[in-house]
Amino acid sequence: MAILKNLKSKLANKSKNINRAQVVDDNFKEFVNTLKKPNKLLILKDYGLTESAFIEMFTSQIMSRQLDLMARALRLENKVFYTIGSSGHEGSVMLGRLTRHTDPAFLHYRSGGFMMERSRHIPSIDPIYDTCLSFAASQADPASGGRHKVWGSKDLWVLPQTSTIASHLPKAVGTALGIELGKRSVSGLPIPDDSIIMCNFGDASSNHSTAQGAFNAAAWASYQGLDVPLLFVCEDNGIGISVKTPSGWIERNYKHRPGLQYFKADGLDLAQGYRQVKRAVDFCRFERKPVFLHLQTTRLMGHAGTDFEVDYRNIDELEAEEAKDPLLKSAKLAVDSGLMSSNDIIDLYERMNQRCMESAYKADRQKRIETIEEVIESLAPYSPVDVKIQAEKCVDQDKRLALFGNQKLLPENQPAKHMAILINKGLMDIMLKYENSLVFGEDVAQKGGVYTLTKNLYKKFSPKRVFNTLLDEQTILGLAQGYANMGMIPIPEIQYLAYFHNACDQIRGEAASLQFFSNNQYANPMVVRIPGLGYQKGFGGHFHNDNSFTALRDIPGLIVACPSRGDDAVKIMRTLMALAHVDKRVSVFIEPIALYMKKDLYKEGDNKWTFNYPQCEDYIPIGEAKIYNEKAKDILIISYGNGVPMSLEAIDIFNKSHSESIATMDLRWLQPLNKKSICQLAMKFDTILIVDEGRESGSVGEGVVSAIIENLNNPPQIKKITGVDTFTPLGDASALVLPNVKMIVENLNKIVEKRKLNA
Ligand SMILES: Cc1ncc(C[n+]2csc(CCOP(=O)(O)OP(=O)(O)O)c2C)c(N)n1
Ligand SMILES: [Mg+2]
Repeated sequence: MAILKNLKSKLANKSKNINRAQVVDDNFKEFVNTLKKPNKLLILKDYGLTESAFIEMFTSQIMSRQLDLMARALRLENKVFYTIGSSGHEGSVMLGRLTRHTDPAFLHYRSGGFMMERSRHIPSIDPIYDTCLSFAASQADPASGGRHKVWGSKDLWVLPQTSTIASHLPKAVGTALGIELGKRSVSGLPIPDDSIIMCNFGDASSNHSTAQGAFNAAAWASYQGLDVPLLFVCEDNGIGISVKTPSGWIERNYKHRPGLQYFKADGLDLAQGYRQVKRAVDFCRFERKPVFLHLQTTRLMGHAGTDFEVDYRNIDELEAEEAKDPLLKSAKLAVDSGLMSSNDIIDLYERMNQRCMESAYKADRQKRIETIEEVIESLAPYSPVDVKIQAEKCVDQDKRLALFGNQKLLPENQPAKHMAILINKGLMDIMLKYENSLVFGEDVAQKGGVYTLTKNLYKKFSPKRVFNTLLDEQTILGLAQGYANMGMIPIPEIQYLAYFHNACDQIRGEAASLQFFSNNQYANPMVVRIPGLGYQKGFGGHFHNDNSFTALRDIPGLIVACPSRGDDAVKIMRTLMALAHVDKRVSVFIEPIALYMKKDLYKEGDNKWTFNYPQCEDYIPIGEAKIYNEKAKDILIISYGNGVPMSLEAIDIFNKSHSESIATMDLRWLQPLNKKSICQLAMKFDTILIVDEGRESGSVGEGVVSAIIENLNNPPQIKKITGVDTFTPLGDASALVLPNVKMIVENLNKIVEKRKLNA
């Protein structure tokens, strides 16, 4: 009780108007004390509720409320680091009860009630303590290992979600669509066949283009007869931080939306709401169609602890919202039905308060993350030995013969080929080897992709494994996350690098962060193929020649690879697939479009940029660069992608009039950069030329320069040639803004002159 008094005095210290947590807390107790048993008892059964269901849900509501109050109090003591609460949204207990704990859920941050109730499915879980651990950023937090306050639980199929509103909706669509695919996949479905997916979000968030894209994608898929058992729950409290949602907007907008079945439920009243929620859940489960459940809620105690609502809402309005408190309604139901007396309720309320406070203090005594190693432990798991074993595994030769036709048609028995063909054959082998892999994107099926890279995959593998998506990159990457959640390894294609940027958050904020925020309990392995970069002849302009790496380079945990030749491309893809299979990693494979068809290196017809298809066990370990002319002593060129053949050509020209020996390092792996191998090679040279086709700002060259300067005692002279910080123009002008062979030769000449002067 001492703890309780402590809470009271802390809350009381704030002025009454500002501290709405105190008001909400007082209101509840005052209201409950006025409740009297009625002459005629309310029959809960009439509302589809059993007594135990009601009592449990009411208790879950109180648990959630007391967690909010605790967080507000202990934030002041720096024992809790998060105060966005669930007060006013405790009606979500109905969803916690009416969905199964094996129905994957992607949650809104106001889902305390849902979590408390869902936890009842597994009695060994103590949801109050678990939440306190997360609030306290304790390492023992079972959801994120203390990395973030998230709603998440491996056992309860709650995939952790952080803060970007609506960003979880595309993956919810993908997970829903993944149920049918997963059933047929060799890896099998990790959840029961009749599961549904749930995602909830606020009224303001429903306006976000990411949410709109997800509603559209769900309806688009359902319209074509696919099962989309997805429950969108819009928790409508009428406001987003301080901006009001126009009255009636949600209903008006979704009631008659084609392809989305609209249900409305009273989230403020368990008796009224229960059947309404049940109808929505049942419809979704049995019809396997997307549902929009409009759950009416209210927001109590402000957006977060730091939000002083009195700044933008007048007191009458605040009090009107507080009068809608769903806990008042539940308390009245408890008394009206004869299940509890007001004393029972107060007693339960105080007991839960005590439990929350004690749990929070206990959580505060647990170890927090103390080292960088602990922070990043779950960010980028890597098991080199297992990855090697996996990458080197060969597919049964009979199966390959059946796939490619006959011995002669096996790609390794074919003459040397250019990159487009080798990637295409490489993908075929990969799809054969990883029977749970999927290839999808815009135009990848019948057409075989804009550059025919996926040609014939559709014919050779079923349309269930190779398919076109709708034209929305956020959806493509959301699907990838969802399919991965359901046990598959997606290989989505983003048609051009420029169009990745418009969906970047799906990798940056979501896919790449899942292992980190779930303490590696959840993962969404995938290999994203992105054709990109410049030098395209005949198909120009910025968006088909985008050379920006910046948005990819700093995404924590993401692997970015870029081949310069076809055989490397195949071997790198094998590594990426093995990394996805073993360590569940997310990677991006940038395919330089201009190299797809390149056959010659020094002169027309020399065929020196065609390569043999690698033997089945060949792969390139992550971070391993390729070095041309390794014995060279004078100058080192460091490059990747288009820069590699350009550099080799430039060296050929240069060597006609010079005797200096030049090595070329093809990085192949752009993120993470293998700083060690770069430095080990760089230290052997006194001059380095970096040929970086990316834009000057933020491109790979920056990382190479800083790796060398920071790590070598006697760093060599470094010169960098990069793309210009501009968008790429159309036509011949595009050549002005990118490095070219002539520039490389000129720079080599300058380097040599300088070396002579210094000698
Ligand atoms: C993409 C994005 N933009 C802005 C924010 C900041 N933000 C957090 S919550 C919020 C309002 C959300 O309101 P609503 O969807 O109605 O949910 P509620 O908080 O009312 O439950 C905003 C703007 C964010 N988290 N993500
Ligand atoms: Mg809202």
